Amino acid sequence: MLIIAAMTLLAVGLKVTGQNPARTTPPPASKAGHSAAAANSASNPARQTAASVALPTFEDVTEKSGINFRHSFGEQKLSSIMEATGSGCAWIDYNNDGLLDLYVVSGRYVDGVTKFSKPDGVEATNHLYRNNGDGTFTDVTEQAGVGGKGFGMGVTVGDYDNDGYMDIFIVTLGGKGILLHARPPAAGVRNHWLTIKLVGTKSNRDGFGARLEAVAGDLHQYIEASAENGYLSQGDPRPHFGLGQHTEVDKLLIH
Ligand SMILES: [Ca+2]
Ligand SMILES: [Ca+2]
Repeated sequence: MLIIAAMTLLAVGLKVTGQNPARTTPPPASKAGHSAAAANSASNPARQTAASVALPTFEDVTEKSGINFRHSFGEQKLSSIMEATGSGCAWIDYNNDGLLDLYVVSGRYVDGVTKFSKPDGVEATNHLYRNNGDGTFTDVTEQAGVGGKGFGMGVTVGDYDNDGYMDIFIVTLGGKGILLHARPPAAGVRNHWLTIKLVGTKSNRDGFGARLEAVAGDLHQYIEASAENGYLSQGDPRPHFGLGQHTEVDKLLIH
């Protein structure tokens, strides 16, 4: 079910804390948390913060999460700046279940692109990882048919045909651009979605920077309005929420 909501954005740029580009990030810190931080910073900002506020640590969960992507530029050594710049990636809720999935683009050997090296023998391909919602991902590249061809560079996502499912466009080095149209599942077994067109009243006509918060049943999602995608790419400026089997949102806030 397609729901397009045209909204007038009256307060673009209002300060909001706790926003995170990954839509499944937990909501902003509690008021109690903010109060404690404010009290610390009022007396001695730097020293108090370091002494009394717990800091996060990082763990490499790449393998545990199921993401096994290896980028290749196709040759045994770098011979041009184009190869050295790497390739794009994009977060895309390709199945509209409210969980952001990951699409990453790889280079590969393309005869004639460079002339000082040899193929590295790696069968590189682009990859699509479906978010399982429990911190792990499943490689659905083959099933979805998005392995791609050519030396991938920039990638961007957007619903160019307004069928509610996000499509993918890849720019390649030395080749043509590739448009991957998402074919929605059959009616009755597909998920629902909400696409929003923001309209600023004075400047910033697309409402870039606005923070949107949507709640639909057990799905609680955040999006910062932006058309930015991977490497040198710009996509659909309209915020898009996958709603799973929910046919409407319970709450939508635009900050
Ligand atoms: Ca998803
Ligand atoms: Ca589409």
